[in-house]
Amino acid sequence: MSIKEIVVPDIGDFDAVEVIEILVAVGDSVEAEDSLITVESDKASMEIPSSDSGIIKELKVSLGDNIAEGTTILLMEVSEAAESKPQEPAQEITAVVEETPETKPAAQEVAKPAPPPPTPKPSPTVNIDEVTFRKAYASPSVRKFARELGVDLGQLSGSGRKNRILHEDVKNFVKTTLTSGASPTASAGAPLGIAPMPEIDFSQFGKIETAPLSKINKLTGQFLHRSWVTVPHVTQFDEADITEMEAFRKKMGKEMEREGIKITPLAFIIKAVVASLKAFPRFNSSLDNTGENLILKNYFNIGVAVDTPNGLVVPVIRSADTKSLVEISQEIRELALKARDKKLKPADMQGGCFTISSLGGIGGTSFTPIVNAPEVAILGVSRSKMQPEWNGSEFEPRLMLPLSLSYDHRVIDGADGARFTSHLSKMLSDIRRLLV
Ligand code: CAO
Repeated sequence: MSIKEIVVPDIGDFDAVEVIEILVAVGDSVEAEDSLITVESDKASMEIPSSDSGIIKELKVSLGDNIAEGTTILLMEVSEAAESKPQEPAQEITAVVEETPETKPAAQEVAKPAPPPPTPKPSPTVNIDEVTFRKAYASPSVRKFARELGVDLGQLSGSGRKNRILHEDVKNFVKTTLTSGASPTASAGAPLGIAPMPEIDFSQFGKIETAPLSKINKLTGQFLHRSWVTVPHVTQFDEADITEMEAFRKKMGKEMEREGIKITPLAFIIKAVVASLKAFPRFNSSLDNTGENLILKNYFNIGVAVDTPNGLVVPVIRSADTKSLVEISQEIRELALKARDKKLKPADMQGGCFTISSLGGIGGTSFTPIVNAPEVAILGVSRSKMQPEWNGSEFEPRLMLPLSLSYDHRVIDGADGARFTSHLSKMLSDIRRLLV
């Protein structure tokens, strides 16, 4: 037995790459060719395999270190027989060019060619979509691990840097699906036996252009898809009589114009939503990962969907229960401006309890918003319209605001959905109630 330094072998064109994952720990027994660490340049990520078999005695690199050929990765106790084994040649390093929002097509041209996708092992329980699996942002060992467990990586979102899928994500996914009693793919809303969309060359039918999706489009798409397939949605429609609210808003608007303040209907809606969340606390909750507990929140952070040229973002108005109509109006304006100037920070978009998507400034009569999971409900607001309402003896012109509340039916019953929108409608119809 002796201690051997395991170093980074020749890694081709990459002279300084960052350690983004450490796949082993002190005390682990590894075989030659087992992956030790994952490194990443701006063009590709790759796993560095062990040149020897033995027991890991000391790690010499940490996450975030920049390393190059010759850097010591770790110290290993190797047996005499193993010691005489020649160092593996560099070309045997697995190099994978990942398709991520950050990997530009040009980068793929200069990176080493990716090995052919691994042949799927037959599994009795799973149905892996090879196209999305191949596109998932994960290292080869995570891919191998996922295949062994029958997990379709295309259905996971990663917790690693740049949303990379880690071993832990695969483990958590399996743990969650096992405790919820479903098969890994079924609970994630995976293909469920549905045939993949065929690849069609549209140019055969006419002239086409290809426009790449923005980074925000791609990320939002992933989140929306996950919510759409994992959350059983129901949408409750309702309307609120906002005749008096609008009269008050317009009166206030005139008074505040001089100070450069504009109060929009959305600020009132946020206040009314907070009051309704207080009355129906289940709407201000999230299911925990086991699916067995509800986490009820005693804070009121309201997300507001903002339409930008680059796609949809959802900044959050924190502690909306403590803010005035003026403060909320100003904050919406500031956040919307920041969103459109791409200046929102991750913290501006975190911690939301409930989301409002207001299309009232644009038009439409109603729509079915997708719940911004792990939140359990979202309110869609459409354009208000003057319409005849029966007051018991005659029709009166009233300004009616259409509301579309989508909710997670695992957490909220239909009756509570209707109670929530009725309450919300009552608050908006008589805003004095917001003071109570
Ligand atoms: N009915 C009628 N008019 C409405 C209204 C409603 N429900 N809501 C707003 N308006 C009016 C406003 O009063 C304003 O009119 P004036 O200028 O005459 O006062 C005008 O419409 C424009 O309002 P706005 O959109 O600038 O302001 P807002 O506070 O209502 O909304 C924001 C702000 C950021 C939510 C909005 O600009 C936005 O981005 N909406 C799109 C959200 C979205 O894309 N959702 C889809 C998500 S699901 O894919």
